[in-house]
Amino acid sequence: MDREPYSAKLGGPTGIYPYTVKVERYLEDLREYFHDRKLVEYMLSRGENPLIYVVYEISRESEGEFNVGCTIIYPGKVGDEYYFTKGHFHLKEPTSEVYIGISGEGVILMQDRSGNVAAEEIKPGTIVYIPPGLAHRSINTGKTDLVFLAIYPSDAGHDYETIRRSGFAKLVVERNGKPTIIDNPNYRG
Ligand code: PAN
Ligand code: ZN
Repeated sequence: MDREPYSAKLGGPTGIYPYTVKVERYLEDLREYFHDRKLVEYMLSRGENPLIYVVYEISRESEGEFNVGCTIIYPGKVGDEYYFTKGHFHLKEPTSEVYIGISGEGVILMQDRSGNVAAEEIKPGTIVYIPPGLAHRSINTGKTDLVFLAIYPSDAGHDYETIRRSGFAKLVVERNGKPTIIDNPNYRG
């Protein structure tokens, strides 16, 4: 119920407990997102449909409240591209968000409507502030689960469509064994 105080615990297999909403994203949910779409279709045709990430969230609905969510991105790559979240703008433009790294290592890309991208590390103990108006995607560049908390206004809403169509202007790929940020040749901004 909204406007009821609560306390929850950090840690355990779901990152936070208890939670009210669980979202799972498999490879087939991200088939339009990875840059090597041919490889994605090939994997799916062979019945390979790995779980890429899960979000456990304590969701509220009213203006003035916060949602608190824990995202777990599994380690892995599609070709040379590390597993990532879909990424989105908030529907309600003037809303910001805070990410707090819990475990693992990764990167967050933040992109404005003109395709300018900023990148920050997400590691245990890192606090990342996402100002209003920037789309955001997180990427697991490590060998273990990337776990982070997200806290954002409950009425922010998620616009996935814009990023689904345009992509991010940058990709995070493995080059010579290391995570590297490169230009996305297929960016349609
Ligand atoms: C996060 C994200 C979460 C999953 O809680 O929703 O990391 O990423 P996608 O929503 O892009 O699939 C957040 O930014 N909430 O606003
Ligand atoms: Zn968000």
